[in-house]
Amino acid sequence: MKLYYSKGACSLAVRIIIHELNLKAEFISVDLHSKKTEHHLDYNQINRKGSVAALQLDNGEVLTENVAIMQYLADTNNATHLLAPTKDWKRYRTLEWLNYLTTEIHKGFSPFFNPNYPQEFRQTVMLPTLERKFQLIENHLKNNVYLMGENFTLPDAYLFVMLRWVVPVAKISFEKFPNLNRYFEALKKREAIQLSLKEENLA
Ligand SMILES: N[C@@H](CCC(=O)N[C@@H](CS)C(=O)NCC(=O)O)C(=O)O
Repeated sequence: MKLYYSKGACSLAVRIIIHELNLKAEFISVDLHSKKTEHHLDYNQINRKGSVAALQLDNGEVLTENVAIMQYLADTNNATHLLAPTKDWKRYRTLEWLNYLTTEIHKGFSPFFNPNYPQEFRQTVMLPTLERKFQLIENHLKNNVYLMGENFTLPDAYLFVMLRWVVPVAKISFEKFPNLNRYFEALKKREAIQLSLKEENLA
């Protein structure tokens, strides 16, 4: 299989899960501005959405959307430690986190990546909204090591990627979020995360 990624982008979460599962994959970098792959192919022809991540299976199928790809990888590798099986209540709690991260947190960062948003709108509207959402996670992590309690699961990989954006992209200080900071620092020590960061030259 092939993972189409961009350095430090949300596709890093899928790379982390690939390494958590010790899977073999080819990693193909995409320039999100020109929409060209590192092999000079038109990425829009591979993924009509033009965004990363995209996972191309050996049968040619291309799966997009981070949360769908992560679920696919966990389910097809019987990784019930990363995502509980269907009908298990914990699965739906994990999916609840994944959905919150992708719709509320990930997309909450979009205006900070897009230079067309007015700076004042970012500061007065988007920043307080994002901080309020991080506060919810901060409170949750007061009594939980990971999002799902004692064990690392799929949404932790996703949240890790977005925590990398907190200071440089949104210019939010971790001072207000000591639990998130502790969680972020602990995740950086995880083997699959260290390997993923090294591979994207982010270490
Ligand atoms: N809904 C998609 C969004 C993915 C997304 O926003 N990817 C960003 C990088 S973090 C991207 O490729 N942006 C460039 C673009 O969409 O043209 C998902 O959750 O996977």
